[in-house]
Amino acid sequence: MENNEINLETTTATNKCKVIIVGGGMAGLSAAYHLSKNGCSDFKLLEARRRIGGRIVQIDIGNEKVELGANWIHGVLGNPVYELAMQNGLIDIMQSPKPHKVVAATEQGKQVPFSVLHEIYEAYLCFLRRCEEYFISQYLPPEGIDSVGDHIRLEISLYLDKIQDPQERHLRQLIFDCLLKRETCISGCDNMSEIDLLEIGSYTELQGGNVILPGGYSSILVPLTKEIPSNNLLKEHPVKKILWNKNNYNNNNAESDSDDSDITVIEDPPKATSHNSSRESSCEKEIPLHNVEVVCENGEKFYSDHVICTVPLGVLKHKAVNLFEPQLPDYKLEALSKLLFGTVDKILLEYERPFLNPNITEVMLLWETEVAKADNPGELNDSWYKKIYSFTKLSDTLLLGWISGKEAEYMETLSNDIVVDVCTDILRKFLNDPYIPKPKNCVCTSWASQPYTRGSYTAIAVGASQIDIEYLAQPLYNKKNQAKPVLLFAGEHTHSNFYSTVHGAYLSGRTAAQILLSSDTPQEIVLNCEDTSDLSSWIQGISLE
Ligand code: 6YU
Repeated sequence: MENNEINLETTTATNKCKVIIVGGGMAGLSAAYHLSKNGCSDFKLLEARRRIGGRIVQIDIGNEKVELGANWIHGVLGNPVYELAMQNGLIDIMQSPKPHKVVAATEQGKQVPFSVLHEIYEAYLCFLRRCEEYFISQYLPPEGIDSVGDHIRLEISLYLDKIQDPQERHLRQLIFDCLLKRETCISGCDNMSEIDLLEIGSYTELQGGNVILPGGYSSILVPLTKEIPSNNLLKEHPVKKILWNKNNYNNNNAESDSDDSDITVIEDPPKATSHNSSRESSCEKEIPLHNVEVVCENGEKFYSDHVICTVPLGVLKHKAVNLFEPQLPDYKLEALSKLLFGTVDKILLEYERPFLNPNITEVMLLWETEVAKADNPGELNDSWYKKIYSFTKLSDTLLLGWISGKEAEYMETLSNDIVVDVCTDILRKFLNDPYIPKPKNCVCTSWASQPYTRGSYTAIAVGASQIDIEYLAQPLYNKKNQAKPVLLFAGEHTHSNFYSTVHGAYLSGRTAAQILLSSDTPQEIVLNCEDTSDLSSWIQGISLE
């Protein structure tokens, strides 16, 4: 041990620990929560921003609490975030869902009969389900069709061919176009032609629909953070470098014939199991090795034996090459570049007084089909707003518009005054009402420009696969026969079925904590994660392959 111990003279007790968690979004907080709940408090969580929560963030607009990132718990059965919310009284079980009344309007201000909207929506859902089935079926798609967008467009054209009346056909085409734009906001991409057809079904939808917490999604952060010792949470600590082979690891368990000067990245480490941790965890018992040095932007250094990196895929895409020393293995770098981290933004408009018909909750915008897609950012000037597919009413005086892809990124460069004028023109045109007032306040998210996110969420691009997500999740060892990995990864981008979601992030953080909490020698242990029966561990074990 002696030769390999780091020089601790320059360190203080506060910057040495067993585990460093980089990033305080849902994945990082979940890792910290599960370490804490299982008796391991020897960790530090380093968060770049002045706040925790990452892509879960709430602001006040007027009297409303508004979520700028995640807002729905996707699914109930087996969703650990739903379970956590239930245990902590965050769900109002008496609340019945508000009736949702959607209208679809054309640029000429004409509203589409609901029966037509319903017919096209049903057909669209059917086309989407057929795309999802490729993942589990043996069937091959038609030749040359490799994206969800291409497949759905093929089905749309076959469907529309059967409609004789050109106007009826055109109207239906506009509804399909709108639904495809909506899909880019669900998948997190610019265009559905970017999404791999054979892989879209890898995303697992949990039953139970979308649940909204009365206090907003951000209320879920409270039960997590209250379990984490506040001294362990260090905000405004952007991490610049993760040196994960700092101390040439050498202990008595190491292979006697190994060359310690070499970095051995074991590419196929043993899989973590979900039943191998204990309250008196081995996280507390291990001999300190300090394999890891984490350097913050301000020069502060932290030392640990293990590091859990939860920075988003967008940040990894930009920074991975400089963030890690030694460099990540090629298979991880390749996976990083193949996967997609698209942009989805929200436009929030606050009004002095209500103006929308009280029965309407959403206006779908049926833009005329574009002739050519603008690739040149300069050309987006005249067309960016056509990507806004709808405005939803959050309250009588608050509207929410959704926008994705290049157009969202372009919008992030504009002033609020421009966005306000454009949105007012849109609403006046589609609702055929020149007296619609201007909003008194406008808030636009800027997820692509945020240096600590650089996009919105993960999707599987054409040519990538679920395996790339598994590659990103793979923990790294720096020595053969090492009991536990040195560098672990968590975050929504590392969950092979629930990528892009908060529950995916939560489970990935929990898995990372479980790996470190696990005993070096396998034994029968009851995992202390949640206080109730944990359906999610069971669901997590289901493979769709
Ligand atoms: C969900 C939903 N939802 C809308 C919008 C967005 C997202 N999601 P984090 O980024 O949170 O944390 C990382 C931390 O690291 C962060 O705090 C950073 O500051 C920090 N960091 C970065 N660099 C650092 C450094 N150098 N040093 C130190 N710290 C550093 N999910 O379940 N329900 O309604 C939505 C939505 C606009 C932007 C969402 C939703 C996604 C979640 O928000 C997201 O996955 C998690 O919060 C991520 O947590 P994390 O910890 O991994 O990262 C078919 C098909 C396709 C599949 N798609 C279907 C599902 C669609 C998803 N739905 C989205 C819809 C909305 C509205």
